[in-house]
This record gives sequence, structure tokens and C-alpha cells, in this order.
Amino acid sequence: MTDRRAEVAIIMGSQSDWATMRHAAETLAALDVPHESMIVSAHRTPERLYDFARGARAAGYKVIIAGAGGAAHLPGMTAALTPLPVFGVPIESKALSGQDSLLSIVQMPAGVPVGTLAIGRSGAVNAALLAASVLALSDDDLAGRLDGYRAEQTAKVAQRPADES
Ligand code: RP5
Repeated sequence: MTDRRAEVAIIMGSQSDWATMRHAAETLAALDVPHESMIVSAHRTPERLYDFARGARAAGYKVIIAGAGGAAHLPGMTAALTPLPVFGVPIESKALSGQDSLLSIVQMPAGVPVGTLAIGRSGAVNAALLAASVLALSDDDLAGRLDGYRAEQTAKVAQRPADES
């Protein structure tokens, strides 16, 4: 999605995070929210992180979604460097199933908030929905699309369970 100026930046610490973070990108695409995805590692590319986070507001982004795993410092460091809202997605790590990622992201000191989501795909999807909700506060068309997303989700839930084949 590059023809309109991206309003949501999806950043992640590694290529290996894309399998999870692509669900955020797909959710934003389904809602027709212009977004951009980038690899920005707090540990391996700290200068890229500084450049991105310090310039994010001037670049026109309104919300940042940051996914990272293990010693997951990317969301917190990003939040320290920009006034934009940052939503953190803990990646499900191999060693500790994402508990390390979750605790690294969620326990921010008072004054530097990161809105922390669930571990893995649910967190990535919900980060995108939250980002869209923020943008929808000043975009009635997007608010309508979000209502439609919810209605479609509701319509898919059967009243009674069926045997799985
Ligand atoms: C973190 O380390 C990344 O966010 C990723 O979840 C984790 C492992 O990265 P790779 O070793 O797969 O590149 O920085």
C-alpha cells in the first residue's frame, strides 16, 4: 500500500517477526488503512531506530505498531523517542513462548506508555484494530468500515456448535 501516505507504521525487530506482524498489515489492508512495514531492530540497528522514531511524526505517521520478541526493547524505545501512540506486540519466542516478550514490553515505567497487546497473531490483529480505531476518531468513513468489520465478525458466529469433520 504505497499510493497514499502511510498513517500507520508497522515496525518489527527481525524478518522472523513478519510471520506474526503480517497479520497486522493484512488487517489494516482489509480496512483500507494506508500503512508501511519495516524492520527496525533496537539492538541490531539502533541508529535506524533512532532515525525512524525521531522522524515518525514528521513523516506523517499517526500510530506506530511495534512487534518484537525475546528481550523486546523495540516498542519501549520507540515510545521513548516519539510522542505518537505506540502499540506493542509481543512475538511468541521459541525459548519462553513469548512470556519474555510480553513482560519486556508491558512493564513500562510511568510516563512512557506502550499499549501492550496479546502474544502473537491475536496481538498483531488487535494492534491493527486499535490503530484503526484511533484514526477513526477523525475519519467517519474508516469508522464505518470498522463497524462493518465487527458486524461481519458477529455474523460468522453460529448459534449452535457443529461437529468438526
Ligand atoms: C528480536 O529478537 C526480534 O524481534 C525477534 O523476535 C527476536 C529473534 O530475532 P532473530 O534472531 O530471529 O532475527 O530482536
